[in-house]
Amino acid sequence: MKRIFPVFFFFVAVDLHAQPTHQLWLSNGKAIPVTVECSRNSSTLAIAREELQNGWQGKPGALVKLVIKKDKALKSDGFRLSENMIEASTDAGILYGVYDLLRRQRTGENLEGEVDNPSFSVRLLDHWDNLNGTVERGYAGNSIFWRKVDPFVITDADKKLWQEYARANASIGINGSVLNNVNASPQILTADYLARVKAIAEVLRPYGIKAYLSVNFASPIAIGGLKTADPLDPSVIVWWKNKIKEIYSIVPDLGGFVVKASSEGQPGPQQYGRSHTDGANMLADGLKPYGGIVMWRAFVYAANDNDRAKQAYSEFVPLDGKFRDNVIIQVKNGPVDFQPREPFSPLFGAMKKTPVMPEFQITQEYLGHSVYLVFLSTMWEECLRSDTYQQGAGSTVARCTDGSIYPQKYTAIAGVSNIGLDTNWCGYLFAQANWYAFGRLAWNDTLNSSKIADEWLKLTFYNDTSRNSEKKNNWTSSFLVPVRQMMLDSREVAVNFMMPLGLHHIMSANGHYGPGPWWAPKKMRADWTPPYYHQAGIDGIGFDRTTKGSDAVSQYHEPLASKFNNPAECPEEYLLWFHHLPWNYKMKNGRILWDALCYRFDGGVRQVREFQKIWDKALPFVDSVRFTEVQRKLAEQCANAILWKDACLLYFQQFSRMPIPYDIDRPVHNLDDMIRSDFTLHSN
Ligand code: GCV
Repeated sequence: MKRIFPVFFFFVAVDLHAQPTHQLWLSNGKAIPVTVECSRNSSTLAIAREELQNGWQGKPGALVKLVIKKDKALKSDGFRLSENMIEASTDAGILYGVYDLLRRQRTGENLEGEVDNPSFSVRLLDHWDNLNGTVERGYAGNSIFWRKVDPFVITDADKKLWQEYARANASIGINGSVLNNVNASPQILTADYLARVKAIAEVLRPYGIKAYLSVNFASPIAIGGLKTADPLDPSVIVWWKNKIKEIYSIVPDLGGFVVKASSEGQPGPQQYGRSHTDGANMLADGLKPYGGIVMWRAFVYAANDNDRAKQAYSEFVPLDGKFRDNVIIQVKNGPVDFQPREPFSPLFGAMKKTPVMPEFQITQEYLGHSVYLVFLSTMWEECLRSDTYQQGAGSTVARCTDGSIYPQKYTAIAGVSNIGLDTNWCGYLFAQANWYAFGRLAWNDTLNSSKIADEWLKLTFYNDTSRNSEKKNNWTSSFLVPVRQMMLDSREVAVNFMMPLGLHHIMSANGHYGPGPWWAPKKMRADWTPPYYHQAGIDGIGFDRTTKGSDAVSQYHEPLASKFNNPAECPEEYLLWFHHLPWNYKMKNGRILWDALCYRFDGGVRQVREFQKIWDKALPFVDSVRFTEVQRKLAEQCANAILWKDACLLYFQQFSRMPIPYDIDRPVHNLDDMIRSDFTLHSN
């Protein structure tokens, strides 16, 4: 895709105190002396003590006690905080309490002496890192774990990086890392790679983080020399048992496996006429003696189905209750695929006996890579707070997955990581906020995004320089408040200029970055092409998922099913997800659908322009390196937003045959050129 950079004046920031963006939200101010007392010792407690000593911002010379004790109020790694004491029943709990105390000191948040327990017991980052060092859908450089050259050499620099990664994760409560891509190479289970897994796990362990692996279902064939991977075949069962035994002899506390099976070309039980249950249970039986779990992904869809959005539900609901108790079904937030906006996946409200876990995407595959400023916390909050009505009103996705509704042996949540070797870890300063937000929500699924943005901004930008200068007074009103609001608005803005009113999957196939509503090469599977999803024609636009269409609405509980089924009641943000409507359909505000669409796209562009102004006004509060990076990225986002608007309006106008409302800025791109340049680029 040709990116267009508008030429305009860039302010040059004068404050040359560049902040090392590598430090994420953890850059300490000057530490104040403190004494730390703890009756026990362990590598985790040593870190807790060191963090307090290096980062204390409380009363000078204070004595802080770290107390490990059993307490009914403390669940798993929960903790109780007071000004000079942290209590927990595990060492990891103490460490989480330390990070929380330091965060409160740096953000000025009061201590309420309350118990803080995690919402989910397993809080995971899923790395889509390939063993050759590349990262699928990664926009921040190569893998921090794997590399092509000297793949098995482990350097001090590797260990330092893994340690910094572990520290950042622990500071936000993440306690598991899936080290390799779900499109898994069988090689991960061979001796050399397992030795590297061991080395990584050793660095993560003191920070309370377990390593997990993605496994390829055909591993018994690929590296075991068997003729089959049939999960009911005795030789396959024995192979996995022995392999798991070997793995645990190397990494005794491995958390378990993630499996993408019978999905997007990955091998799985279905090719042997077996079910997801057969496949998952076979692995679960092997892992059980070691306390390992299987996270079996529900991201499945066949090419020939009339509605991809229905398939995970159709395949998994009949299997509810048939999985072993150490299997969790991993479900993407929406029924299709991490789109800028989807309704929640109906599977969250459907499974009653087999636990399900949310999978969010931190890396911005469909939301502008590491170019757009999109604070994803609001999107995840929207999903977690969606009411499934599984057990009546109040059965939110959060409560259906965190064990509040049905008792669950394991509760879990995963985020697809946006981390790579880039100096700032995530390819964009504001993408760090998404890593931070994921951890905070995984720890506490009732937190609101405004609080999370507030914390991140204070931890990331409020430093000694701002504290000691006259800027301090203005910092909150002129920087924190407007920039926080920009973050909170940013996801809706992206939805507006990309896929408003329930449109989805209309991006370019070229890396899923720009627009591509036209993309439908001959012989391509229909459900990989945008026209399958937008269904635009002379008669209207949108995917009919009502009872008269694909009937996906019936996968939701009442009253949602009826609400989604009726265009007059369906929330407008999901309108074209559930309905195919004529171009002159009357919207709630009296506008016709075509005009409403035009104003949404245009509104999105205007809002990005506002973001540029907000950021330019942040100049006095940010060092030059970070200021310039964000300014440039916003300019690039703006250019791409205009491209989205022009592409979608000109393309859909061929069907609506109506004028773009005259108070909207005219397109600056030509449709034929946009289509041509999209098709000439390599697709993936
Ligand atoms: C890891 C989407 C992405 C793929 C990803 C897949 C998945 O299709 O484009 O890159 O594969 O989701 O979640 O398995």
